Amino acid sequence: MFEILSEKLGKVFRLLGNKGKLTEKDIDEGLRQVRLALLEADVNFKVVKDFIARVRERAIGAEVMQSLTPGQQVVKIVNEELVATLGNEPGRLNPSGQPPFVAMLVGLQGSGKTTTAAKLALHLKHTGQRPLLVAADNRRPAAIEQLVTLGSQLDIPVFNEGTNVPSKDVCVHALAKAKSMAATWLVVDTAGRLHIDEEMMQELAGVKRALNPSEVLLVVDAMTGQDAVRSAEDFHSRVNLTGLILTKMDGDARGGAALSIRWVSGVPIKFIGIGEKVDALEPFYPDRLASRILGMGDVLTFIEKAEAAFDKGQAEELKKKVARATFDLEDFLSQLKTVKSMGPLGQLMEMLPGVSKLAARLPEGTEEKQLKKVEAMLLSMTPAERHNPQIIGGSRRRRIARGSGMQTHDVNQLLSQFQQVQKLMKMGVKGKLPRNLMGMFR
Ligand SMILES: Nc1nc2c(ncn2[C@@H]2O[C@H](COP(=O)(O)OP(=O)(O)OP(=O)(O)O)[C@@H](O)[C@H]2O)c(=O)[nH]1
Ligand SMILES: [Mg+2]
Repeated sequence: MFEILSEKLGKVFRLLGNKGKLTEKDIDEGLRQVRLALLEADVNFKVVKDFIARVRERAIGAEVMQSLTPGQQVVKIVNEELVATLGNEPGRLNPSGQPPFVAMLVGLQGSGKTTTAAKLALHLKHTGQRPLLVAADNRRPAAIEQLVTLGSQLDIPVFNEGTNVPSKDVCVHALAKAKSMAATWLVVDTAGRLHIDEEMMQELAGVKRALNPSEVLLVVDAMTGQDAVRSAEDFHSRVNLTGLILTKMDGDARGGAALSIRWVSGVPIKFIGIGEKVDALEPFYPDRLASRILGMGDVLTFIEKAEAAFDKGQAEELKKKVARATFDLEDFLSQLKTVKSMGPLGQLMEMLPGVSKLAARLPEGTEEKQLKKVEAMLLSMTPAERHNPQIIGGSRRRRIARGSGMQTHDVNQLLSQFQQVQKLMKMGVKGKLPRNLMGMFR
């Protein structure tokens, strides 16, 4: 969804990054291009204006940190302000009162309410909750049928009373049922309309009064651009939303809605739908989306955290290498050593450029054990081989395997994985990374 925006911003940042010193004029020119890129991505113009003003104020006034070039300092500010625009806090459900808690899904026709209700129920189930789905969109038999089918696929109970009982009453009965079966969450699917109208709002208000929900979540189709943003404002003014779920984030819309909706409506984004399948729902992480848009994985976080552990020159050098896709096995080895010297793997691993990508491609198994094997193989290589893995032919592979107590196919696997990683880095540099691969860069 954000490929084009990402590519354009990448260009601006590369230009800024190449300058040793930035003048006010350089920053203004860079920001002019950021502004254009955002507008072309269909971001709401007020959001853009405010965003640029915030970045400019900080960029012009910013003290240039010694460890970073001024260009990167600007990228860091852009990143932070982007996160602020997206809402800072990661999305989660907030239960209130006593269980069963209620999440009520509202939205325009076709926005993805029914699918999302099922996805959300599955998400709750996976986090140890006992959800009950409620078919409160009960005018059309097909709507009930859709939810019942999804529920049986997921082995999650669905409460429905056919088409004759008013939806408000269905909800009251569902609440009683949930209590009797000790369900912890009610996920309520409501009817959609093509346009927001009085009748629809009355009905939703009635259901809301009956249920006293912890969450009133607006399901919005991210493909509908600024219309989605307007509908969020309208719904919020009428039924007081607690959160947003953006669906169809896997589509090829320009992304403007996703970037504007939080700022314009003031309602936090809690989840994003990223596909038609029932497990294609993710909690929303503003920082992850921001760094994905800026096309730099977690490099920014890496700079901050690693500065404490690495000497600054080294961190800077590695970052450049990832950016230029010249990160080699020698770099990988030195990363592994640093990781080991820093204690438990976990989070830090994820953030080291290069390592996270390779780790994601390593076969299943305990990471620590796997890393030891990888390290042994890397240590059996000569520095020249690590710098230039292409030169490692058959006999060298056998030697490396012997030297590390591994099999030749282990060495083959490591090398082919690294090759793929390099390919990914190159694609990442050109901003051409297919969306489903982006996860590796988080
Ligand atoms: N690609 C993609 N498709 C989605 C996503 N969420 C929902 N859809 C599709 O969007 C279409 C509409 O989804 P529904 O869940 O029926 O929408 P709804 O809001 O319940 O529709 P009405 O009940 O008619 O108002 C279906 O074809 C879904 O598969 C998503 O995150 N990605
Ligand atoms: Mg529906």
